[in-house]
Formats: sequence, structure tokens, C-alpha cells
Amino acid sequence: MKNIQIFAIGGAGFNFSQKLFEQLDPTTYQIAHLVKQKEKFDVPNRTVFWVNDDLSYDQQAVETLLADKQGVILLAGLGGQTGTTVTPTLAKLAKAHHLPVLAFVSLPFSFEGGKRIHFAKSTADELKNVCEQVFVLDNNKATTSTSLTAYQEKINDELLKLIQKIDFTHNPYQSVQGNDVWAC
Ligand SMILES: Nc1nc2c(ncn2[C@@H]2O[C@H](COP(=O)(O)OP(=O)(O)OP(=O)(O)O)[C@@H](O)[C@H]2O)c(=O)[nH]1
Ligand SMILES: [Mg+2]
Repeated sequence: MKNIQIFAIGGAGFNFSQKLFEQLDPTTYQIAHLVKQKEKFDVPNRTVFWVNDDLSYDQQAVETLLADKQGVILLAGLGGQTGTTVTPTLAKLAKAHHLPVLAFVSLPFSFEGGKRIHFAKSTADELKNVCEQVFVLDNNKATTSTSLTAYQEKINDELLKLIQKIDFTHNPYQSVQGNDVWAC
């Protein structure tokens, strides 16, 4: 039974999901994407819910995925429109279904500007009030990696490891310790 629902939201969410899609057992984990059509999302074999320009999406369709789940994991980069707006709505939807929710979100690079950083930080705080646990990746730490590709590889490796530690079946509300990439 696919008992864990992962939502990968927006462009960064899609990038964060790559290793999970390759490595996680698909009989346990279902990965669905929420993206705008203009993202030119053309990867086959993915479940996709389109996000409209006004950032609405088919909540009822999303809810049908929650019916038989034991837990929800959200992945997004905060600071843009889609991830920052849709992620809290999904968290609340999952909580309305009495499901434990963990979120993995990034904060913008400092060069992206104060407006995006503020939007991202206030959304991260909002998520902390709704979710069981929020893991935050500070993109400014990318400067400690040799290249952006190496950084993304490390992010995705650490994300996979953390998700594999979450045991929704036996202890859904346990807390999982963050690390130097995804901090709690
Ligand atoms: N580490 C990392 N961060 C990313 C990546 N892509 C985007 N980001 C960060 O995530 C933030 C949001 O970017 P996107 O995910 O592209 O935005 P979106 O949620 O698709 O929203 P819109 O495109 O504005 O509708 C950016 O401001 C970056 O800080 C990625 O591949 N890796
Ligand atoms: Mg985008």
C-alpha cells in the first residue's frame, strides 16, 4: 500500500524530488507534483496537479490522495509564488485529514532580495505552526560547496536519508533530527 504521500511543489520541489523518485520504494511512497503549466513539466510517469496562474489548484483531487495515507511530506523552495503559496495550503489540508505532516523547505539566496526572503521566512514560520516538523535548508550555505551541482547532490542525498528515517507506520509523530543541510 502506498501509505506516504509526498507533494513536490513548484520548481525547487521538483528538483528536490529527483533522488526520491529514483530511490524510494514506490509501493510505500506516492510522489505528486504541483506546478504551473508554464514550468514546461514534461516528465513522464509523474502525478501532476496543475497550479493555475491565480495559484489555485484542484483541492478535491489532491484530497483523494490523502484518504488512505498515514503521513504527508511537503517539498518546496520558499520565496517564489507557487511553493510559498501552495505549501501552507497543502499542510492545512493534510492536517484537516488528521495526518502528520513534515515539510522540507529552502530559504532563498541572499542575492534574491529582501522581499523574497521575507515572504519565505514568514511562510516557514507559518509552516512551523501547522506541521509536526519543518526542515529548513538555507541556500546561502551553497557557497560552502565546490559547485551548485555538488550542492544539489548533497541536498538530495541528505533529504533521502532523512525521509528514510521517518517511520509513519509505527511512530507517526516521532521527531527526526535534522542535520547541517536540513536543519530543524
Ligand atoms: N537548493 C535549491 N533551491 C532552489 C532550486 N530552485 C529554486 N530554488 C529556490 O527556491 C525558491 C523558489 O523557486 P521556485 O521553486 O523556482 O519557485 P516556484 O515555487 O516554482 O514559484 P514560481 O515559479 O514563482 O511560481 C528560489 O527563490 C530559490 O531560492 C533548486 O533547484 N535548488
Ligand atoms: Mg516556478
